[in-house]
Amino acid sequence: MKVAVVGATGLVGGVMFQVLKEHKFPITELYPVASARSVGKKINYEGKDYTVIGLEDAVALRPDVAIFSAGGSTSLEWAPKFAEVGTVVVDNSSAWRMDPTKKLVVPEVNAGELNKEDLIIANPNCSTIQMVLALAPLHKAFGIKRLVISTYQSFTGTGVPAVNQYEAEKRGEDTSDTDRPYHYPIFENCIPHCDVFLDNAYTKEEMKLVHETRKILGDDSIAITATAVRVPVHGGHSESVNVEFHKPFTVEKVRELLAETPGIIVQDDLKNNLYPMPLLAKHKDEVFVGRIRRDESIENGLNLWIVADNLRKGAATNAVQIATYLMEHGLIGEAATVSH
Ligand code: A2P
Ligand code: 11C
Repeated sequence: MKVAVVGATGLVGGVMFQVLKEHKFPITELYPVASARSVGKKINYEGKDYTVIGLEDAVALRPDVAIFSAGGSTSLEWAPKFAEVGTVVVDNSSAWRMDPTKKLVVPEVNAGELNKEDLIIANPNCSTIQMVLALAPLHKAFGIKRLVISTYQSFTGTGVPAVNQYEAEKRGEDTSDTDRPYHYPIFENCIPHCDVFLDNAYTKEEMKLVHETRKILGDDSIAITATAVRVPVHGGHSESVNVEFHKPFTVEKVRELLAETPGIIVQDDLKNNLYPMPLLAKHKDEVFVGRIRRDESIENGLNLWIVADNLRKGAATNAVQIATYLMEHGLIGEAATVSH
């Protein structure tokens, strides 16, 4: 496969190379792509140096697949240009997610919807991916009526500038006069503000959880409310998810359904103090679920604690899994070229 990684110099880009390598994605040609300021830099992949190129050159090379992690405006402008030359784009930004003509894919849940017409495929938001993976089998079994979500999100979700802000504050530096991504210090702090505020007083991140979850589960009737909080954690996003089902359930059945879902590891052994944490999830592809217990305040209520490495299953791993699905189903590469 001829693979372009757009946003190759970014935080997700770096993890993307790592995941492509670990998953043994069959790369015949690799094109690292970034902004003009990075063109000419070298990226080492599997012992070989690759030169970073610009977007225009990358389009001209007509890769089989282009995996974008370079922000929404880059995706909006450039994904259609790749699609025009027959390249399938897997896009990590929020640019196309809610476009009704684009699929929003968590492979274990809905990759089956993909077909050869899909030239721009959206990767959901990190906090949505890990939650939906756990909720999909439960929705199928018991029907989700309402979700109340609280997130504890790693600063790595904001990219390199946030890591720099955290590291500087950890060294004791005052970042207030710098061009820092967060309005407040993130070190020793929790900031109830992920992405921008919208007119309804929620943040964009909170509304992504509402809209993207409904789209992926294919059910607009689910009532969803969320609070997203940035925490001084490097390893991953954590979520407390309160679920109200339409149907009665047993905790044992929930545990069983989660344990048999590909991509999920149940970590729920109270006697041994085992529960998911970012420290345990870091560098892992799986989504970890624990603290599985009945919400005793309502009839069909359940509480879950869900943790995943946001740069892995929340971004790079999910994108590579989509690309792998496309390859295995003849939707990219030579098999697909004729039909595109
Ligand atoms: P560059 O390093 O050249 O700025 P992060 O979110 O971790 O900071 O990473 C963002 C990634 O997106 C980087 O690889 C960055 O490249 C890339 N990027 C940002 N803006 C553009 C653009 N206009 N065109 C191409 N790549 C871009
Ligand atoms: C965060 N979810 O942790 C974000 C990062 O919509 O893809 C990615 C933003 C997005 O803040």
